[in-house]
Amino acid sequence: KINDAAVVSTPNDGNTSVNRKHRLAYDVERVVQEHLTYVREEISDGWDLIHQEGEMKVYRREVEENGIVVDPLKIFHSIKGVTGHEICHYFWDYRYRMEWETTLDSTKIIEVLEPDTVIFFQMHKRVWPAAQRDSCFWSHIRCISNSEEDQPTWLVVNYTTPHHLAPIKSPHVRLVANVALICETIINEPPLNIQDIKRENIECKLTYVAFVNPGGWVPSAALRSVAKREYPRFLKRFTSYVLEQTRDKPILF
Ligand code: H13
Repeated sequence: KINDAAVVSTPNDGNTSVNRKHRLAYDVERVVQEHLTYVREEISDGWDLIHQEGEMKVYRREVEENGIVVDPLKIFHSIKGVTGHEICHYFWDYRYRMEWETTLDSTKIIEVLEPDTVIFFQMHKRVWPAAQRDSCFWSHIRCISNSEEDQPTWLVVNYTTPHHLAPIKSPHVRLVANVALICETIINEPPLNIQDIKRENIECKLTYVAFVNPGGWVPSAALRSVAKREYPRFLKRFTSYVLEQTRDKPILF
């Protein structure tokens, strides 16, 4: 039975109530709270700035596990003209994915756990200097209200999970990932009337964090150079896609 309501404790506020509606609800809650806890952490020793372009800053920490590169990656960016809700909406919703993703051969939803939590199976392009990778992960979108006055924080988390509809089949290798996109909306020079807010008044402060294990050995130098090239490329392309999609639409707060 997986339908019982329950309360779990989280290190964040000590008493978050989770209505346990599906089998991965605890997992989702734990990972979301972890990201919210660490998102405010300052960049410290060990993090290298590997790319900077306009407002975008890409940091990486070099880490290997059993000879496999698992470098954590963190990107900070600020985009004028869109809200955090808009950024997260276009990142989470599979309908737009193939329009901005350049590193995928395919994406497919294999289970809907809740309207805001789905399981994806994706086949990655062979940008890797090794066997082709696939991934199977739950993807969750959430809005968190901080206070009455502030705009809410929006986030999307993608987290690897096994699934009977996505067995690992050789020669493909499964990526193991824990990725989060966390967005805050800032309103600059807010007009007296909320209806008068224009796109030029809004700005989205974005943090993207990725812990990706390639799932098997890949030459370190090659993997690091692919990552250094592809992450900034992804974020540039994705954010310009959202700007283009939203330009003439009403603002989605
Ligand atoms: O986050 C990105 N895309 C998501 C939507 O397709 C899926 C992603 C994910 C990746 C892997 C497993 C599970 C989920 O969150 C954009 C990703 C851009 C990747 C650029 C390529 C980087 C290559 C470095 C590889 C390190 C192993």
